Amino acid sequence: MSEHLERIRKVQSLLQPKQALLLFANSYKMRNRDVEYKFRQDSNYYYLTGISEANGILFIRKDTRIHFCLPKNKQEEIWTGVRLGKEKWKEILNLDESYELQEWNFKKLELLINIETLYYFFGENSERDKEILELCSHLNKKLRDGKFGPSRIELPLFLHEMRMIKSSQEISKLQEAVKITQEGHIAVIQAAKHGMYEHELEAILESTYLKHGAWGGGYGHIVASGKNATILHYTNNHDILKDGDLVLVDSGAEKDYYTADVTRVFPVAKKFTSVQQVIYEIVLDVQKKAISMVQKGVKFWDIHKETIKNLCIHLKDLKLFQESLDEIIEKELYKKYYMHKTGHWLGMDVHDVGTYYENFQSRILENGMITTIEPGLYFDSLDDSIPEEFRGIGIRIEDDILVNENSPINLTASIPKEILEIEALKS
Ligand SMILES: [Mn+2]
Repeated sequence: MSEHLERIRKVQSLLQPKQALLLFANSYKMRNRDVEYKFRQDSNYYYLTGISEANGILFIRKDTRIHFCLPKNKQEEIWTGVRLGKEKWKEILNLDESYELQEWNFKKLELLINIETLYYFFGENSERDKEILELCSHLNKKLRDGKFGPSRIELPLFLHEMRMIKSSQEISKLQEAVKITQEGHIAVIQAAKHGMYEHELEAILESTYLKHGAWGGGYGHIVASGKNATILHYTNNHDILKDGDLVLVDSGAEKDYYTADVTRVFPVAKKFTSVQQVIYEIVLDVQKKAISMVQKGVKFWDIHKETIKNLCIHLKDLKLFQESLDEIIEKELYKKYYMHKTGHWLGMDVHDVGTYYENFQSRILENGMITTIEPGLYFDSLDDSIPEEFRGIGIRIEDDILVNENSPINLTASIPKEILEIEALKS
């Protein structure tokens, strides 16, 4: 049985008799006149179906699997590609009922009769939301006929819970994405030189990913040279690389719906300057300590707290703070140099699904979870209160870590991050 079908069965086992899950595939989105964005299936829908065909509707009850798909249509398929058709869909997902999309309008009311709780991702598509609400209210006017419709719509967060714990197949897919990501990062470290544009490095990343069969980047490539690295989500990528500058590259390939998320920083010239080295080694030290904490049973937010503390100790050593360690942490003074969190879940989405808190307490790490670890230090280029030598330096080092008992597995360990390794790539 395919892993996707196993997941559908798992969902069915979680549903009570008067509950149903309703999940919509993505549809094509317009970029501009007659031009569509490259199609990317909805992650939850793909997680359950493994099929990247647009516009489908999946309806699951404890005892029934129903799907609505795009109809076979020679004329339209000539333009947009071959469709599976309802017979094939039925076979792949072992469906009880397989329909073409035009049937949805006739069937939808009947499907929701006597469902108490409808699991549906409310709030993602306002037209769909309106349609679902109208169906519910229409049905609930039929109470005297002995019929009722959903009185509760709940987000199917159990899907997110399932996605948080990665199977060995999912981990293998992410490892494939990492291999391709590694090729891209090494290629840009080697190619970067004085006078090139950031977007030339971006082109190398994307072409390397595509060449190796990835979908492309799992998110917008950040190629930030010099002071641009202090802009956290810099994606303009049109500046010129200059000797003496560092380049921060935050980029990951997406392969088979799993994306890596990796940040590396390297000099445009052959070597880091001594000041750059000092800051880099601080971030690297703190990052390694954070990675070692990614263990089963550890509170997710403790890693961030510890990272803040370790960074603050270094910042004090650099004489960037006169205040006590406690004061720097309590008043969040460190946010002047470190303003983001230390990590996030990773998987099908770069900022993957799953909660970070449970009952207002930090989530506890479990085997199979994957988190990024990405501390950084950023020195505003225009801030006179910062020693001049540090201004404009931005460093973040990011790896993807799998929770595995007490031995964290760094999935991206093969992408060089030691100063000597990076400089060796440039020699
Ligand atoms: Mn990240």
